[in-house]
Amino acid sequence: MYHREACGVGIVHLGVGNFHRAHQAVYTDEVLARQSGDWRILGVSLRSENIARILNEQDGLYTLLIRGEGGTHAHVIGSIAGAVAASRSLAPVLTALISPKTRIVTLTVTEKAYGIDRASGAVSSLHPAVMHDLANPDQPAGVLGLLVWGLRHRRQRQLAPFSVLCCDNLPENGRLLRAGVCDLAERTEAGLGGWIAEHVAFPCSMVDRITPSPTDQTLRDAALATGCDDLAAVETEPFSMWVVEDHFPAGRPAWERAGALMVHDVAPYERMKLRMLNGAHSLLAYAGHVAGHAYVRDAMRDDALSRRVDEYLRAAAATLQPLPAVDFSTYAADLRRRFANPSIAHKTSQIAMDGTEKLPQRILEAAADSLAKEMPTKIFAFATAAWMRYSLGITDAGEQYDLNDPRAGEITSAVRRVSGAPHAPDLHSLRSYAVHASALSAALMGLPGLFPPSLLQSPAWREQVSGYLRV
Ligand code: CS2
Repeated sequence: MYHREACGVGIVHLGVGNFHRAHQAVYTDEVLARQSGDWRILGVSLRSENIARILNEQDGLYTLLIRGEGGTHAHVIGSIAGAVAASRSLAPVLTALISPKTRIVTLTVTEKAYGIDRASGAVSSLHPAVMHDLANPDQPAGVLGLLVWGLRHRRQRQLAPFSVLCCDNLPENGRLLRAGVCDLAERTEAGLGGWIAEHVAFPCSMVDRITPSPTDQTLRDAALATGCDDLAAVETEPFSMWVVEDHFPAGRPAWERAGALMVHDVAPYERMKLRMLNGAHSLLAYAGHVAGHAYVRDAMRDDALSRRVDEYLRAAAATLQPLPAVDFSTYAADLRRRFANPSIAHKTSQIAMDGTEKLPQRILEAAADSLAKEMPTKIFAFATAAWMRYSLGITDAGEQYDLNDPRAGEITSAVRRVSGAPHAPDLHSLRSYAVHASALSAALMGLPGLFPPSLLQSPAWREQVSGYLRV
């Protein structure tokens, strides 16, 4: 391990969860090990108080287990200097946001944490954290409120702003976050939104590393490898990719030294990853879960599903602009291997979460592009129908599960309206969904703002989706 204390803290990271610890923190660790620098990370946890406490008890150190086909390798990661749970102690978070040493604020908080309307870029006044931050700008609880607070106070103190790097799987994530932050800022203080738009960099990024939630086995293997109990251990796959728009006026770690691709335009990489990896992942998660496959690797062993994945990857690739450095069929073959990795136990239920937040950029935009170009849309209709089928909350074998989605209430009432069932559906009433396929698909397509208008206006698309629900 390098001399950690010699490296100051230069990054505040919001959302110090498993993905961050398996991705950005690892790239940063490698840079620090190679050339040092004041780029250690203060991790902020917005939801769990536990992870902040655990990381601090371990002096920020944790084990990364890389599980490949040839076995598991353990590495101790040292780039996290410490962590704070914002809901428990806001003051140190605010202090870090106005520290002149903080030059970048990075985020992995999941799609649903933002509360930004994807079409207009305006904040959603129905989003709980946005509502809270609009009413309490000096006690922010959400990501937008924290960023606005930090930038507002830096401006007042005439400190250079930090750059804001979004690392969530959202389309044009930097642009979207910039729009949301500027909107909330303007509603907080007239003129602040314009100042942020002019002075703050919001580079886009594409992040990729399959990282299942840690299990007891993760912790046991970490303890075995290091000889220490480690409650912050994470496990991940060997593959890792990070493509970052190179726009950091306040400086940045030399992430390219750890393999990140620093580019001028992230959009083509991000579209490839969202549509191919995440689209096929969601297909496997919905169809796989309903068919009784607990893990992605099991769903990949199901021949019918594995053929659907092939078809999906080909159709998604056909919607993309060529990327000079990437061959989409090699990328697709790699994805198949990654999904099938026998050492990674990635739950279909984990990926199936938050479907309404994921569907547009993963599946529906590719479907709409295919429709516009008069290319086949059937496999996108299959994936959409798989989500609808999953939304019924019951597997083919009759096991019920809860929907984990910020719009679960709306989904469940749409389903019940169609079936007339007052409670959760049972297997008997499930059969009636096939009879009500068109009504069910119409009800779910009717969730405001979810489906692109071109799909809603296409009878062929609507029929393809309900067709898959009938079988
Ligand atoms: C997954 C992603 O949970 C999900 O929705 O599709 O987290 C996926 O594993 C990552 O984007 C891979 O980089």
